Amino acid sequence: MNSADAKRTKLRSDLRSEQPTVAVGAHDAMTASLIEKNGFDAVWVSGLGVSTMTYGLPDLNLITLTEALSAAVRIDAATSLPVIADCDNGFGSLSNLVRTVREYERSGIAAICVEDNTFPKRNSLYRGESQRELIPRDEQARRIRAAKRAQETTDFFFIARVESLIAGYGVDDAYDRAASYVEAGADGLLVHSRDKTLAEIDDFLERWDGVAEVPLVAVPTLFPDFTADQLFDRGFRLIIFANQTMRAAVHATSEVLATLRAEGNAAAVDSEITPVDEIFGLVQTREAIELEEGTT
Ligand code: SPV
Ligand code: MG
Repeated sequence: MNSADAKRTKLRSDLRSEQPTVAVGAHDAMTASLIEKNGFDAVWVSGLGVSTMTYGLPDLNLITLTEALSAAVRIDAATSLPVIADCDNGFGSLSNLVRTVREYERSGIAAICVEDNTFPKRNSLYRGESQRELIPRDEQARRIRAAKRAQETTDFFFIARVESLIAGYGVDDAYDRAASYVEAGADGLLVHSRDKTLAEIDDFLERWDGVAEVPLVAVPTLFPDFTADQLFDRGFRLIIFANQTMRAAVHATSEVLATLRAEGNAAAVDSEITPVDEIFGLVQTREAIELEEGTT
């Protein structure tokens, strides 16, 4: 079994297990390898993370399919965990979405997630004033059907993301969209929400109970008090901590820069940062040199 097959098989079997599958968002390869080292089950390639951390751009469909895919491929190479790549709204038209599936699948990525935001998208956590349009339900279902037909393997995993609750269209709209997307062939369903109490999500879950066996996915950024186990007990199988590593990196880097600026010497930050030897170890430097020098 090649590594793409092994990762896809692992993701599907984790999602059938009797415990939550927990993914953490990465914006680069090192973050992915740290996520693996810390015992998580999968890596989420965050569109927000890649836009922000790799390109210094807002999460508004400014990065292209090629840029997003190359970030996902670098991340995938750095971990043996399955990678779930955020593909925003599929980077454009139905044909763009079909190409997205082909490219990510052929590149060995285990899973992708595609949302029903219109182009240009808004990040779901952004509190804008204007009413957000979503791709009409039947049109998004048609796009998903075409995308799934384009798939060449059986295990590549397609998560359809429903933005009804984020955009204020309510639980009925979320339910109708979820049912259509699953009928169109989605393998998993992410119903995104910013409701801290989970009341809307609970309404959705109650209506959804028994409708379809597809794994449900939660991104609990805005209901952060719920643990992965609690979300699993409510009915979610995959929990994605989407942006905590990116925010940790911005926070830690800002602190170190402030200290360096104030103190003017490197020793002032030494106790706050990872020793260089540990960095060498994280990318197996000794092993590579021993191989080069023929000492192994
Ligand atoms: C991301 O990490 O890019 C996501 C999750 O799509 S969210 O930012 O909550 O929309
Ligand atoms: Mg995103």
